[in-house]
Amino acid sequence: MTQDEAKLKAAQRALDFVQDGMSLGLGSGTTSAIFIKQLGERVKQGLRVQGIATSDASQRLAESLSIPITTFDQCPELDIAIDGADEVGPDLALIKGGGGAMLREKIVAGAAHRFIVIADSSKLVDTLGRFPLPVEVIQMALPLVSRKLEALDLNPKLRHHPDGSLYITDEGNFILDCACGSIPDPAWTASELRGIVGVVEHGLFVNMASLALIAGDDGVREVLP
Ligand code: ABF
Repeated sequence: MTQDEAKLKAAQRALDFVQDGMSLGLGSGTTSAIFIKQLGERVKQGLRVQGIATSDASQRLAESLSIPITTFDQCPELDIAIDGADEVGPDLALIKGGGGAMLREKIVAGAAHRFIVIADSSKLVDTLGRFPLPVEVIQMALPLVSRKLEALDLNPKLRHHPDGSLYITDEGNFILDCACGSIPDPAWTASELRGIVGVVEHGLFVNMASLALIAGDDGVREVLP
């Protein structure tokens, strides 16, 4: 099975958890985009749902498919958030944010009664950290946060677009990608990062996911924390 086929399988399995009338968190990234497209097909067939997107890109995609979009003002609680991940570790600790949307992704995941991760099996790891950990930073605090992350041996690197321009998140912040190598205690690292003034959010999602749908050659596995 190719990675794209696996992503489709995971996205299709996630649809089984969507019921008529639900309010959904709509994730970002390639697997979530596949899910949103599949959801759009169901909406065309009459499924009644509404969604809050985790990125401007996902919102545009959902709107293009006539998936009703709502806000936390109108809908402060979501039934299910469906989103991808860059790494899925033990206890469903995640690294997210490779696509730069982890702030809104964490807000949406935190507002959902159930947060379901959809991923291909390449995302499963024994220890988090091979994927660079994204840290979202207020622009004026960049030098201060960089020094603090370097002191923690997290090897921060300011994210740029391929053309060399600075990457700015949907909320107008910078991203420092930290080449940690290994994060043996995600909860400890998460609390250290939260304690740094100027850090808006980071890509460690600890104790948030209630289920991961992991697709591979042996089908779609349901992985619990
Ligand atoms: C999103 O999914 C991001 O957090 C993450 O960067 C991305 C990666 O997954 P995919 O392989 O589906 O693009 O939720």
